[in-house]
Amino acid sequence: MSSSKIKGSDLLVKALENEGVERIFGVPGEENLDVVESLRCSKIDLVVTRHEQAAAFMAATYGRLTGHPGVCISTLGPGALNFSTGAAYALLGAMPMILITGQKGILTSKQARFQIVDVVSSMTPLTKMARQIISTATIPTIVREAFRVASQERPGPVHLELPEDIAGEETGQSSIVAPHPIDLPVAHPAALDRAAAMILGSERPLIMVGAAASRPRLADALSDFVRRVRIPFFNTQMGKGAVAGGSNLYMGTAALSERDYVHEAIDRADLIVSIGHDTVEKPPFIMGPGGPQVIHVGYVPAAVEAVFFPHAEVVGDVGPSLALLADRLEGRLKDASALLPLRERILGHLADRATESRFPLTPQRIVHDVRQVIPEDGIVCLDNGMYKIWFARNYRTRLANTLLLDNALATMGAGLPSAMMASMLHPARRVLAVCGDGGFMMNSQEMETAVRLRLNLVVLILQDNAYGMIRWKQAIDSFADWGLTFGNPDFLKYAESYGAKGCQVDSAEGLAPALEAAFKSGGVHLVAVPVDYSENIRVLVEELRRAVPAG
Ligand SMILES: Cc1ncc(C[n+]2csc(CCOP(=O)(O)OP(=O)(O)O)c2C)c(N)n1
Ligand SMILES: [Mg+2]
Repeated sequence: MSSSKIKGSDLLVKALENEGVERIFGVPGEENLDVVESLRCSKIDLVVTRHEQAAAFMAATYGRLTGHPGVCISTLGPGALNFSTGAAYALLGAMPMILITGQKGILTSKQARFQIVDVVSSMTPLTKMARQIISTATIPTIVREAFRVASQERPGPVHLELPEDIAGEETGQSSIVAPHPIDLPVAHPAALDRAAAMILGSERPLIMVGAAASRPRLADALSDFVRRVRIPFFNTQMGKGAVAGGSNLYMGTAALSERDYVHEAIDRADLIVSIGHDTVEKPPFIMGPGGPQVIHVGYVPAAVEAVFFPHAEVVGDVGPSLALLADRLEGRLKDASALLPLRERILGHLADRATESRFPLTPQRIVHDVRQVIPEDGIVCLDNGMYKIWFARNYRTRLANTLLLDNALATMGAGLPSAMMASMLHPARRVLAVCGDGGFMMNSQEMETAVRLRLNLVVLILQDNAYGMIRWKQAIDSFADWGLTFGNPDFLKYAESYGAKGCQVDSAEGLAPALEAAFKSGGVHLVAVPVDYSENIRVLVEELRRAVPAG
């Protein structure tokens, strides 16, 4: 290889192989054809999707679940712009990803300005780094740098634009930059001592587990910490499931920002050890004057916000830093369980109406029945809609990354693609996408991709013939119920037209057996279930207003 000439696209693909890339998701255009040919001759698979947005959601989810950047590819202008939402999803959600887009040649201008958009500028605010590759000589370093930047805390997306003349240009350059492991620094002893003193001096401590706590490499260390110190914990939506085995210390999930049952505990705490909270999430509680002391434990320092301004920080590699903090606490922490008696009451509310036979089904029953058919290691991937709040509050998890939801960009349309990625990575585990009838239809064309890839995947569609969450907000704000309803296709026939299987649930007792049968038979299934969203107002507004006074 060293003396023979290769093309820029060959060098790019070689550099991607060097990073361990096995699959690239996307929709190529003519400007990517050299790359497509180089991929054909490589070990990397090209997985075409039916919309670039879905490819980006899949690549981002690969990054989220593995810690290594997922890679997606598109053409210039229109295809690249279809990546925008996926880039923002990965940026806000801290998911490592590389987006590669084509461009017309930059040395000549044979098609004038046809299809040309300044994609690098459009990607700059949506990524950690966005660069055009302007010579073959720089490909090895720029690819290595892209992977470093994408993976490094706080992880996120990186965009590379490869113009077609650079992709097709022959080069004598073929040496690649090998990746090496990077060990992050552990928190400073002074910061650990300060945090330990605050925790030892507190009377009613709580741990809050945030989004960064779900990083794949952190699962064991975080669970060890909770087990060793035995401080009760709650989590943010994206921190859900990060603690394994500490379930008798679990106090609930802060799916709303205030006045939910879990806030009874939060409001009484005098200290919150916030592990990996990322303020991209809708606030799990609102800090104000006179509230609890907050210690931020994170890979990077805390952002200061009007609603979140920690008093102390433990910054560094979170796993080893937590072990050192536990060393300082173990045996000295007398009794950290002051708030634990509230636990039974908080969690007790979640069982309300969870087995009721009403049809259409209550959201509580849907969450309950899903939990019945999903084993501990099964993965539930949510799109965005009203049910996200119900799943976040009511669905119990025992393993890290078994409830994937997006409380950062909170975009509709990612439920199905993220579940497809989870199913590709974990073919032996049950994977369920839960989507509203609005969000599902935003990327439902990927049913074809899922069938073509022979995935085992069940998609649960909650039917209310409406953009239910917005309707709920409309009602809370005392607006008239207007403008947010729509019709749906026949989901059974819709599934069958893709070569998938469909099922329409028509009784409360019918949901769990329908899901069970779908998982048993394998392949791609759509299960559609009508949902009764009158519970949104009854529980999430009226009941909470009565039961939990403003903190
Ligand atoms: C791409 C996108 N468009 C719009 C919104 C605003 N939005 C949030 S939830 C929602 C309604 C979701 O409807 P559906 O998927 O049917 O779920 P439901 O709330 O009805 O269960 C809308 C429009 C969004 N978050 N993302
Ligand atoms: Mg809906």
